[in-house]
Amino acid sequence: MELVSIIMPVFNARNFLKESLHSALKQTYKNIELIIINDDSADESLDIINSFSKKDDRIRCFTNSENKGVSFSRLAGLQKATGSYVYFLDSDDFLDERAIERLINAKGNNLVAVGKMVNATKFEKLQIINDYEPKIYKKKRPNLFKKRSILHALIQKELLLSSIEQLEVDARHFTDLAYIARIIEQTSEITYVKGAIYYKRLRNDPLNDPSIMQENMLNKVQSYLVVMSTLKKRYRSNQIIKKYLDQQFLNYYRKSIVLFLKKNGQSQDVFDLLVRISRDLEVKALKNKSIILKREFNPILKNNYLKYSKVMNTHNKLRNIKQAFKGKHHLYTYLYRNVFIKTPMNDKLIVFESFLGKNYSDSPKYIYEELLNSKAEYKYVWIFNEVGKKIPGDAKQIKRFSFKHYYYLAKAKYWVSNSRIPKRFDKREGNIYLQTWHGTPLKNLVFDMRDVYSANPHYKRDFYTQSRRWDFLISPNQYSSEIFKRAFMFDKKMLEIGYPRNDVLYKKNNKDDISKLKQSMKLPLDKKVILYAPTWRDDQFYEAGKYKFNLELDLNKVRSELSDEYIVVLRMHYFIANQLDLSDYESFAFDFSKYDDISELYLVSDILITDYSSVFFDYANLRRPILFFTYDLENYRDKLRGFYINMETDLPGPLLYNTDDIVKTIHNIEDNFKRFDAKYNLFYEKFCSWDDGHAAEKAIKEVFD
Ligand code: C2G
Repeated sequence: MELVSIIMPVFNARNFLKESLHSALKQTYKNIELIIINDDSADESLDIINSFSKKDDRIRCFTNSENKGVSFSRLAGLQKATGSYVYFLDSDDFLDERAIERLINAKGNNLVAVGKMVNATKFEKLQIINDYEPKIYKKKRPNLFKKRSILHALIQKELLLSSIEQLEVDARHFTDLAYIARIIEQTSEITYVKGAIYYKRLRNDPLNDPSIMQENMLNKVQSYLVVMSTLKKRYRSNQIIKKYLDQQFLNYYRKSIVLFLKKNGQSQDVFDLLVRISRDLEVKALKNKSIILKREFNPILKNNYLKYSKVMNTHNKLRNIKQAFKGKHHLYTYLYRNVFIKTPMNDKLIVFESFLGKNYSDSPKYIYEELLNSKAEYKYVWIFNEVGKKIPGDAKQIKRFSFKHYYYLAKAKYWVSNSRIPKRFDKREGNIYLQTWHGTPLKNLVFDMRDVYSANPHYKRDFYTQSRRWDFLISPNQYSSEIFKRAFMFDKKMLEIGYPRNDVLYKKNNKDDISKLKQSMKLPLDKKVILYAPTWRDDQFYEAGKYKFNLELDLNKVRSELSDEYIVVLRMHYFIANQLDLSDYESFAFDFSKYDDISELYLVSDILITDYSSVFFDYANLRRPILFFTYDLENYRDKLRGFYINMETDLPGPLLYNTDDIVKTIHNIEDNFKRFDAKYNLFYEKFCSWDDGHAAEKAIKEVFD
């Protein structure tokens, strides 16, 4: 049995490392050593590695005295490896447990065997492929490296080690290309086994925790160009490698460099490198390429920078127009950016949105109504998924993502929203954006989130871009101010005024208003109301953005024990896509998931049951009993999110784990509520003391002239 050295460079990888190490050590092929090069990590990576090496003596760990980068570390690992074959694994990725076995079995006498690389994100089920029939690639072997990576390949060590040159030692990025070129040079055939899977994790925090490929784009482009020009010189006479390099270069140019230049403007430095590499570009390489690419390479080949800049300007305009014809939203975005925001801004126009257009609610609603009350002279637009809502005043209702949505957002001086406005809506000069946000944070937010899996690999980057547009952010309490500053990286004006959405909890907390509300909701007046308002769970979904909720509350039990005195109002989070079927519980349980405003549900209820939702921070303003139905506390806290407060000690009500305990607690609600008196006071002081019924007025004073 041949010894395989798995080589893993590690740099600040605490979020992913355990999974990577497990996947290497759990390989069905046992004759491995795991060479770890700790690249001077500053986080707990080394502790994690040590805890694994205590249990498995196949691990050998070396530490760089300073941070040297992945290329250096891979090379260091290669030099320490004692196996005859090597396999590189990055510390944020992981392997199918049969990956190495399948490669070893399939390789025969070949020096290299390649598996498949698959992206791993939260919403994609891990693809498991059981195809282990080897295929032999001869002339077409460069096709196995289309992704420009050696990560999914089992490679004979000597092949890589025999002729290391300065480039492989010095370059920080893209050394994969050097190794790939060597592999193509030194082999005449390569084995491919589809079922030997390497799972590549798509990372989502390019700001605080960039993967190598997310680091500064200018450095990247420059280092790409340096590696490429060295390799082209090195393999000048090898046609098959030259062709591979040319294709890679043209792809990289098309996909990355053009975009980079479009965003950052032309750069003479980049141009000079393009000229250098293109000097010996085969004419054939451009043959089947688009006319646009040919026209851009013409001045590059002639070393004419002025001409190149001109061509690029025209092409960028054409690219924008071409993009506009890809579909309705592309066209609207084009108009938004190139036409609408260039017309005069309307200083008297305010656009409101709440929960991504789902309803008329939350702080935007109460700010709007306060503006109406104060008879301010503004024109108002509300964005809804479904228009035709009964709302006060004469606001225009506009369907989200319709032509008019683009138009009004472009024209309005003011935006008021409680969540993110999509990235495509650039902020125009003079625009003022009031972000109200939608809850005191309990679960870790954005830059405080350790990403286990990424919902969207661009999540944090997008959040950053979008939140740079916020001019004002409303904070409900001191605790939130501190978290928002850090977790949103927010550094503009924090409005420390309490939540406008909670004003109503002070203004309408009286018998008359409550019974009017109950009547309008068609709820019985002779029963007390239990409101159950849980949050959503990151790991229960149908697809991105569509979450499912399993009702763990046993409604039969609640009904048989409590229906003399109570009814139940169920309120699912706005991400939940499945409908509750309450047909068996008529006149006892009511589904208010689609009801616009949860603040009104708070007012009509006597007891709140929730879990890890921010609803309890608001509800506490009413000083009514709160029960926490936390049947999955450990999973939620430890695996999914992590909390800012200690649920076991800091809450103003009991943690309950099953329906029996909920029923018991409610039977004796007064005593059980009293037990939490002291905690409730502390909680109220910390989270609710800024709320006084006047937050909307304060927001208006600060933001609108
Ligand atoms: N909400 C609701 N019904 C529910 C749960 C929540 O109407 N069953 C509303 C409440 O206004 C709540 C807000 O949505 O305050 C946010 O809901 P959370 O459950 O706290 O979850 P999330 O949307 O992930 O936001 O800083 C707050 C966090 O970002 C949480």
